[in-house]
Amino acid sequence: MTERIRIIGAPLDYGADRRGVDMGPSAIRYAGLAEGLATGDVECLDHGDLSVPRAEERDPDAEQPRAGSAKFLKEVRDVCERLSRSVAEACAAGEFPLVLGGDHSIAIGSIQGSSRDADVGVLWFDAHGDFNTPETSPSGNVHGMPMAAALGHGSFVDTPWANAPGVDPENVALVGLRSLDEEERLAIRDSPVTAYTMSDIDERGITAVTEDALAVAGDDTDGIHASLDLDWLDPKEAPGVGTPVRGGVTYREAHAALEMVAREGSLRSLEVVEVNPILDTENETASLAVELAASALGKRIL
Ligand code: HAR
Ligand code: MN
Ligand code: MN
Ligand code: MN
Repeated sequence: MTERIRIIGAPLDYGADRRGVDMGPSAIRYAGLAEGLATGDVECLDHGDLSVPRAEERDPDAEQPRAGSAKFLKEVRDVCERLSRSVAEACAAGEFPLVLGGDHSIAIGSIQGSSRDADVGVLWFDAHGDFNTPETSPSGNVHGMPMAAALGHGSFVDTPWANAPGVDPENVALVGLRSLDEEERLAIRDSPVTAYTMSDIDERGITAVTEDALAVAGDDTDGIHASLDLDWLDPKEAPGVGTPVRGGVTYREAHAALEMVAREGSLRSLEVVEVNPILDTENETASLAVELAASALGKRIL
């Protein structure tokens, strides 16, 4: 059966400090997304980009972002609400949503949309935990908070637009962590989510860790949402990201993990985020995003 993939661009940069990540969806398309995904039985339906107001056209009298809270939460909310709708609509139509970021705050919308009518597990491939709340965040940047927002932590308990009741924290696996803020670290330890650090990958290997993470996300769920932050990879492989952290997974490890996700067979939605073309070298991080999405969607060499 032909798989229909709905591509949804979310060129949001309000969740991060570094401008440029709003050009991610263009760079990923330019790197050959449609051709990269095209196999015999895949059809791409490109729904274009969600509209995001430019920072320069904001009302100068609008409330100024404050650190120590959540900066530009209104803008993030506006985009995430529309993204959630589009993702839910795709799932209902039997299409596979592939969301192109944008900074990682868009995960709030993708996760909610994917889990609107289903119990969904989450695979979070990232150097960071993204488990801060407005109360614990040292930066106020919402891209450091989406996982906590989806689970309704801290003051996100009062933001139904951000919560994903269809996601049980028992079915959340964070993979590849190597940069956590102190309070964020404690929040992850206190939560029923399962976290695999780079040390776990060093000790056990990427395939054993991915197998465990898939079991966590797939345990009694209707499907899995995978969120791929390109800073999961080592900055030598993926230089075009706003918050690089050295010591990440290699090119081969990343492919191996995503090929396992494809083979397991319950992936229902995917997002690739944090590609920043301004910081990239000849669009190689965007190309990597294309390749890894293709692996996650079942592209085989033979
Ligand atoms: N933990 C830091 C913060 O909350 C940095 C967050 C990072 N950036 C991301 N997320 N790319 O994965 O501000
Ligand atoms: Mn359509
Ligand atoms: Mn992230
Ligand atoms: Mn990250």
